Amino acid sequence: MSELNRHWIVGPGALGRLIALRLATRASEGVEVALLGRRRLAASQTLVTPDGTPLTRALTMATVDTPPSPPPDVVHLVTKAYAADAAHRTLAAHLPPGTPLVLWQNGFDCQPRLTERHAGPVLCATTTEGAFVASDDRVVHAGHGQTLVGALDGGHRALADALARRLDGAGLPARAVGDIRARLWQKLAVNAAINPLVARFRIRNGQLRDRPFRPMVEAVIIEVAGIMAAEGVAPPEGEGLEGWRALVWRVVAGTANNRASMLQDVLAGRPTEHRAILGPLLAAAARHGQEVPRIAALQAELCGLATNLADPAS
Ligand code: KPL
Repeated sequence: MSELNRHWIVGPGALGRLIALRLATRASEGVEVALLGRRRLAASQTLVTPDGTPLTRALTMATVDTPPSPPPDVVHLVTKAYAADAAHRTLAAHLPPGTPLVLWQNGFDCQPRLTERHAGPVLCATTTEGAFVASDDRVVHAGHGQTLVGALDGGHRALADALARRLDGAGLPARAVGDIRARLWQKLAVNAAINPLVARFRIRNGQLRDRPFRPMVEAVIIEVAGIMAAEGVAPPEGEGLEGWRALVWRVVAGTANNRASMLQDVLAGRPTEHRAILGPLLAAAARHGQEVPRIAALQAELCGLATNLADPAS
């Protein structure tokens, strides 16, 4: 597997810029980064590291319909879940067949579709890195996390290893895994129990521990645990309902002061990712003949809260 040197990052949100700016710190090793969006951002971007140090780098900026040349060694699709298909469609025409694609979306919606459709190897990534955009030319890396990468069928191991090495070397701890499908479902389970409720009630994650929200979270966890059992996805630690419960409350405690991504979307008037997070749960419940009234009600409420417009690389 050749070194992954030329990276196109599609979607200049907080995570996209974090990945771009961290990779750009390895320029002396031959790493080249281009950041692609709907519009061109300021070429000089600053990353504020978790210890408060500003790192400024000049990045190649381009738009998805006029990408730079030469072609990349790897494309990272870091758009919101609802924008991934459209961004991929626009970009695919500019990519030589065989170009590896990395999908960084939340939920479990576009991943199987794009794995099928893309003319080259596809990896999925899930990360607990925390970042937010402070301004047009500034992103804050709020907290260190861990990134896992792998193909849905567990294949492309050498590519996943090379990518994990590249990210790791750039200051984003990463590891290749053979079970990324289960990892994506585990993150989806956490997101489903936290994000719709905090977005609906406009509260920080930690407030879910208080009345009247706690029983609402518990009710969602019970439905999620039932779906996961039917899908054969186990919690990362512990077993069954207790394992899912422990995971969700651990994440709530660890992110108590955060405004979850879905709440940030609602507050900013953006579409939310509810379809990519709750949609696969509802589809799985229907497949297994399960009634999930709480999740169905959240989906209906979220549909009313924000229109889920398809939007190219945001
Ligand atoms: O992933 C998250 C998000 O904000 O989207 C957390 C904070 C873990 C809650 O689901």
